[in-house]
Amino acid sequence: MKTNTTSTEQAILRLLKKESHSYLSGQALSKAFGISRTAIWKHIKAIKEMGYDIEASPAKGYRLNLQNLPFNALEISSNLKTAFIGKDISFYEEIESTNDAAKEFAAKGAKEGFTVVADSQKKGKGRLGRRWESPAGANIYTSVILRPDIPPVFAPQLTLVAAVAVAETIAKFLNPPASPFFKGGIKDVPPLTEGGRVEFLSVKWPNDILLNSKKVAGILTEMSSEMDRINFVIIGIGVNVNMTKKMLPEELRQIATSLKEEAGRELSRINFIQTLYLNLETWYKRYLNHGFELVRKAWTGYFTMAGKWAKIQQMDKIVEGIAMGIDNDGALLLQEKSGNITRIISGDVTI
Ligand code: BT5
Repeated sequence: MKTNTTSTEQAILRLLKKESHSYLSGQALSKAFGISRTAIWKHIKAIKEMGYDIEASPAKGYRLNLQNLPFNALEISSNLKTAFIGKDISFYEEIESTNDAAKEFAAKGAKEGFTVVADSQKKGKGRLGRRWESPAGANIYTSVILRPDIPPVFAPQLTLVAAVAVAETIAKFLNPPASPFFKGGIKDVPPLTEGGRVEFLSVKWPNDILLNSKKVAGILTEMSSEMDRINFVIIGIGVNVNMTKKMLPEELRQIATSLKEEAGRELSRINFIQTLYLNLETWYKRYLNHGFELVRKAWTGYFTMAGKWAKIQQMDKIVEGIAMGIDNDGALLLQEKSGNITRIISGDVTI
C-alpha cells in the first residue's frame, strides 16, 4: 500500500473530508485545483491506493467514507493536539522494529518527539531479546524519541512515565470522562465497557499493562548515553488494539489480550494513538517539571498487585516476597519472608 501523499493529494483529501456528506463532482474538483479531470482521477486513484475508501459514481462524482480512514502518518497527524510528540512521524506498512528505526533516526539527529509508527513488525522486540508479536492491520507499534536532560540512571523512570500514559489512554477509552480534552477532537469515543467485560486495568512492574490480568500493552525503553548525560531515549510502545486471539501464537493466547477482545468491539487506532501521544507528552512534561513523585502516585493508582506475593526472576536468581509498590526512584519494593525490604531494579515479575 502507498503511504506517502503529495500536497495536491492532501488538499484533495481535505476537501473530500469537508464535503463527505455529499458527492464532489470531478468537474468541481478540477475547477477547485485548476487541473484536468483526468489529473483529478489519477490523484483519486493514488489516494485510494493509500487505503482511503472513496466511492466513485460516474453520475455524481466522488465521496469519501469517513468511518473507514486508513492508519497512516497523515491521519495520525491531522488534529493531533501535541506540541512535539508525533509532530514528525515516519510511518511504515511493515518494518523490522520501530525501536531500531527510531534509534537510527535519533543517531542522525532527529528531534525530540519524532516518532516511528508501523502497521506491522517482522522483528518486534521485547526486553532481553524477547519477541513482540506484531501482526498487521490491528495494533499500535510506535517508538518515540526523547532527549531528556536527566542523569542516565533515572532513565528507567521513563518506562513508568510511559506506563502511566498508556494506562490512562486505555482508561479513557474504556470510560471516557467529559473532560475538555475529549471535547477537542477526540470526541465520540463510546465507552468500551458497554457490552464488554472489562473489569480492571493494571500496571505490572516495570513495563506491562494488563487488562483483566492479561497483557494488553508492553513498553521497551532503550537509551544511548555518555557516563553523565543522555543522548537519546527511545520509548517503544506496543498496544494490542483490535487484534484477535487467532493472530497470536497458541502459547500466548492465555496470557495476552487486546482492547477489542476484552471490550467486544473495534476501536479507532488513529484516535487511540493521538490520545496516547498527548498523554505521553503531558506526563513527560510533568515528570521533567515536577519530578518523579506525581508519576509514582499515578502509577501506584494502577498497581493492583500491592500486597500480593510476587516472584521476581532475575538474571541469576529468583527473589520472592510481598510486592509493596515502587520507591522514589521507581524500583520495586519487595518484603521478603525475613521482613527485609529489598529494592528490585530489574527482573520479571509473576504474581
Ligand atoms: C515488552 O517486553 O513487553 C516490551 C514490548 C515492546 C513492544 C514495542 S512495539 C513498538 C516498539 N518496537 C519494538 O520492536 N518493540 C517496541 P517483555 O516484557 O520482554 O515482554 C515480552 C513477552 O510478552 C514475550 O516473551 C511474550 O510472552 C509476550 N508477548 C509477545 N508479544 C505480545 C503481544 N503482542 N501481546 C502481549 N504479549 C506479548
